[in-house]
Amino acid sequence: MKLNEHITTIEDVEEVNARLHEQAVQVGAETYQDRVKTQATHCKFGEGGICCKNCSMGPCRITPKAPRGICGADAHAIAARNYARSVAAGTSAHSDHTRELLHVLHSAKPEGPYTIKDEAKLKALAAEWDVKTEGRDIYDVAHEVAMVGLMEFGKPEGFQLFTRRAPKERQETWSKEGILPRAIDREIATVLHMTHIGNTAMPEALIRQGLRASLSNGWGGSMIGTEITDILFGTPQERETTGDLGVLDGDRVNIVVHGHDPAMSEMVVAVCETKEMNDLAKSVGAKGINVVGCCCTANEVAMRHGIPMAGNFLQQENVILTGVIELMCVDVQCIFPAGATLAECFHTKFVTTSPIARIPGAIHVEFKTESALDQAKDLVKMAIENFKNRDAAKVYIPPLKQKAVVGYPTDQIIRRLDGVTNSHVDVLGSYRPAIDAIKSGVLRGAVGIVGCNNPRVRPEFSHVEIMKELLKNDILVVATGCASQVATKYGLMNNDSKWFCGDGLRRVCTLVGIPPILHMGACVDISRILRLVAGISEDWGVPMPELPIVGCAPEWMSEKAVSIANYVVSSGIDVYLGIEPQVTGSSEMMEWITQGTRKITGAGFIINTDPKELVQSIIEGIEAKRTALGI
Ligand code: SF4
Ligand code: MSK
Repeated sequence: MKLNEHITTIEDVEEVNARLHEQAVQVGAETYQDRVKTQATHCKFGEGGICCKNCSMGPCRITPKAPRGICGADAHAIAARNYARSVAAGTSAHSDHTRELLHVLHSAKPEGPYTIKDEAKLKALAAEWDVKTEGRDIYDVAHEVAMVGLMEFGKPEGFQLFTRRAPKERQETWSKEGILPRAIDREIATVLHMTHIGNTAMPEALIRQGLRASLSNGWGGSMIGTEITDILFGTPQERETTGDLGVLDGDRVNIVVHGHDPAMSEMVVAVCETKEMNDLAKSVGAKGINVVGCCCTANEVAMRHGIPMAGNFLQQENVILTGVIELMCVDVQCIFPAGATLAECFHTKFVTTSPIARIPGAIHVEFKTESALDQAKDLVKMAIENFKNRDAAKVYIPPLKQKAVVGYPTDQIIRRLDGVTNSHVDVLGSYRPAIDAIKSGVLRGAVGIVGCNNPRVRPEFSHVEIMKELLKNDILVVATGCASQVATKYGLMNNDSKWFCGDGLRRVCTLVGIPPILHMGACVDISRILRLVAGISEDWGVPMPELPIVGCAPEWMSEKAVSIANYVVSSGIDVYLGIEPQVTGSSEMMEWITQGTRKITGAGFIINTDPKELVQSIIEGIEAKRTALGI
């Protein structure tokens, strides 16, 4: 057996975290670890979802002695309303990100700064959306496609166009159950209206609208976002990169792009790669520029350019604590406001670029599509000029770094499978090799591991335990968001990591030439996983709820994750959660999210905060589906 001897362990990571925390103490800064302690006793009403402040007669909190709020809403109504609002917030975050990208597409022109990078994908989408392409300038086509996409947010009638991409069985289920999503903004507004005082108090109605709103994200906002990002910046391809704090470079100007919206980071990366800027960096005594990513922006730039991934969600403060960051440039979502204050303890310039994410203490440079390239140049120059201010006494770059192979959108996975074993298949673009491997039992099934990390549990431990156990049991893993960066940090996402696998999975990875954990992108790219599972379902002729394929979010934390979990369940895929949703104060809601949704969509949540037990239940769930299929 060949296994990298220097593979990172959770103990290595925790040692580095402790060392960086000492650094924080020395410079008089606080980090999330300190704030976790001051927030140690979580509010039980908030935890259970049974505090309501939807009107100014309240807030009302439910206790055994006070089982109803002033209006008469009980624990079930309150928990259901809070939960539905989380789905709406998550749906709006992903979808509004997409809306911005559609505006960028609408402004795209041949002379830039934003151009069309994947013309074939644009033409395919145009055909799908009935936009004429023949004899037309590609930019005219792009602008019309952008308008069709924007209409998906507010069209007065009809349903989300991309729901037609789902297998017929799903479309019929959604239609029959009344959860086929209409315009994205409509579904979000309906949740807010339903949860206003004096409206819905029935958990079932709120669960159903939550599912519907989430579908307008998964098969709407997020899926459109992925398509438009590929069209504008190129469909990702398999490429090598590295990850963890060791990707920072003491000799170069370090720039971090952090957040989610690639419109900003793509410009910064492009500028950092120019000779002009690297020469400028050399003129101030640096050896060049080192641009790295954090959170989902890291995923976006890694899979399109091979840019190293410095860290995931809980590592964003650590990145600054290394003392070598000249500039951290953020856009939207998952950005700690604490970053701006922390940066003040170092020479780091902390720059916000979106009016959606303003942070006190940050330098604000509002990105505009027409001037994005010039603004990116100004930011990179700001970083270079700041190099001289680095304080050597505050520098500590941890020696942790792993290599990764990233960039497996659905298209790439098909290409890989076709290239190896599809000579007997007449049509290109089949999942049959993967299906055959699952049917024969060489692969037992597949799991999409997604989501954030969360200090409510031992950070990253659950991810690593679950991933390793699945690989050992011949279960293929696909990952997005911060989960994929965890896989990278612990050396699980490269071609050597097949040595963690059982015999069957190792054979498949060797034959196809892929790592056992496939990197499918940012959290918005979970739509790629939906298409992958839908494709397998159609090729196999097995409905999505019956496939031995499930989702898992071991350490989720955001409202986006609540929306995602709902659209995955709506798609008929069970979701295994390592963190409890905030509805535990309502027995009815706990029943709805774990069992009730099964009657509507054929899937539900399985919740267990113990990672060892959670992974065993995943394996049992997959085996039970295999048995039901007779394989
Ligand atoms: Fe209280 Fe009802 Fe107002 Fe909520 S809506 S704060 S439960 S009175
Ligand atoms: S960044 S939503 S912490 S995956 Fe997409 Fe990571 Fe979760 Fe944010």
